[in-house]
Amino acid sequence: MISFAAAKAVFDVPFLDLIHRAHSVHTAHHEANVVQVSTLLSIQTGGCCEDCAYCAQSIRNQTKIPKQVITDVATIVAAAEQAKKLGSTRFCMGAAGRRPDPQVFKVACEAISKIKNLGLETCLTMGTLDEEQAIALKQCGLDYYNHNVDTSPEYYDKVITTRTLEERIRTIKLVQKHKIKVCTGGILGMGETNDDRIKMLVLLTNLEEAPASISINRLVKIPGTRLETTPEIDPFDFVRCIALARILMPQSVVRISAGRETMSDELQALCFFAGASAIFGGAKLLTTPNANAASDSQLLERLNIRRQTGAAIAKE
Ligand code: SAM
Ligand code: DTB
Ligand code: SF4
Repeated sequence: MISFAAAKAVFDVPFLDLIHRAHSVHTAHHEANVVQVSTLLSIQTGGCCEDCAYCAQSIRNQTKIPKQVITDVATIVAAAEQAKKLGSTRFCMGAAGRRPDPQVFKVACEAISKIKNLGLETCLTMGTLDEEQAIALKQCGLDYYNHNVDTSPEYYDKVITTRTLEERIRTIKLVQKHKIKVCTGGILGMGETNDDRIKMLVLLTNLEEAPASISINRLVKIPGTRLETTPEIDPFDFVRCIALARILMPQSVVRISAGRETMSDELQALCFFAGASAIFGGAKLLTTPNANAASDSQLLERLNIRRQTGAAIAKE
């Protein structure tokens, strides 16, 4: 268990000392200069009744994203094949909604076994799960379930009021109980303070089992959402959070998820130094454009970072 005070003491050291420490932790536990790339596909988009203030897919925001579902498994598998060709080792499917729609869930299960046969890892995010669903996902071979806590317990109800943080933690624990790896994290830049950011990372660190994968999103300010005009997070604070995640959860993979499209190469390089070692590739996230593939390739080449070819294995 780590206390907020202890985590804050780590966070508050001079910036260069913090990232130096994080980099040492990173290279002690992970292969240096390697980045794992995943591709996302939204298999159910829009029409969500929840009120997440950041989300394009909530009907409570003025975003007017048309409701769309992919029911054809072959279409999903073709997207996964394409992702593999472009250098991804994991394919992630996302669905709008508080909990899985039974039909979409069935399609996802079928797709998971087929995508695994391509030699790709699989990841799914569809909201709150019950035990039966967790068992079904394990049976079809799902590698990762993504379910974010989004922010600190204190800031949570400024962003979401229709489902609780406790509900999310229950799903995370259920997924871990059924031996599916958890990918979890949150969004930085929603108007929360550094203390909130530290509290979110403390919450993740103090889970009974450390999450295999930490997803750090920088808010994508989507026109029509309630967070559209939120002031930008200080880029150095963003890096500080990556560094703290790396130090607190040495074995976990830390992904810079949403928000890279508007990050400079230099900021991303600092994130990699501070312990981030995974990104999303591909043209699109769920509803928004991802960082440009050509500039990603150029960035990795300029930094002499190579794409990981197999599953990530942390050093003991
Ligand atoms: N509907 C499911 C749920 O809410 O659990 C799964 C999909 S949901 C879009 C997955 C996560 O994406 C959210 O929990 C949030 O952390 C992240 N996300 C959504 N919109 C975002 C945005 N505009 N900027 C950054 N991250 C975002
Ligand atoms: C996560 O933490 N980030 C991804 C994934 N999990 C599903 C989603 C990012 C969504 C960004 C906004 C959009 O494209 O709508
Ligand atoms: Fe719905 Fe998930 Fe978006 Fe929240 S984050 S509005 S639950 S799709």
